[in-house]
Amino acid sequence: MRTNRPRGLWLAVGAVAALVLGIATTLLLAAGGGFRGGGPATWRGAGVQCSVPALKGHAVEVTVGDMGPGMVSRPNGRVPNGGSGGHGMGVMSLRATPSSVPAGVVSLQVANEGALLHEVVVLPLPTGQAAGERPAGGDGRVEEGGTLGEASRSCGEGAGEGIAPGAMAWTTVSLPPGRYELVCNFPGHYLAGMHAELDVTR
Ligand SMILES: [Cu+2]
Repeated sequence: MRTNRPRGLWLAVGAVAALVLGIATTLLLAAGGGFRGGGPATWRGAGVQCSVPALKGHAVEVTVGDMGPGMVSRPNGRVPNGGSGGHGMGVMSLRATPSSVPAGVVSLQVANEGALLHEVVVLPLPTGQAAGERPAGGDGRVEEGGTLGEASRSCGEGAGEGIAPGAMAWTTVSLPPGRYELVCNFPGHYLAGMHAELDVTR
């Protein structure tokens, strides 16, 4: 369609403004950790199908989830203070079955049943500390020092950019006897409940 009238021009200007606003919003979400590394195209991979290969060692099935697409983090990545259920991230979950395995080779198989990107990082659990007690920094994340492994690649093994909704991820690690904590370290997710203890027995 051709038009030289001012009205057509203003419509075009409006369309460009809306586009810019949309991009800005997307960038804000990205900065806030709504997704890490990946672009909007990988933010929601609903219906992703993964075929998980045969994994070695003792199997631990991990399920991660959230309350739905409304549970995105704030643009500044912080979780507002408040009582349980009163913070911006809502309730998220990370469950591991079984919660105890013999020492040796252990394979984690993670299923993301939520609407957001998630991950599972294996951290040693210090004596006297329970799962969920790690202090989170201002960015809503916990220290990952001493990590023993990570499953954060959609339909893949090891570290990646996050597990897309509906996708699976896996990793095989060698764990000595001890107490471990499985955490999701996307900003605010640990504080929203994404942690579980995994005990490794002799
Ligand atoms: Cu998470």
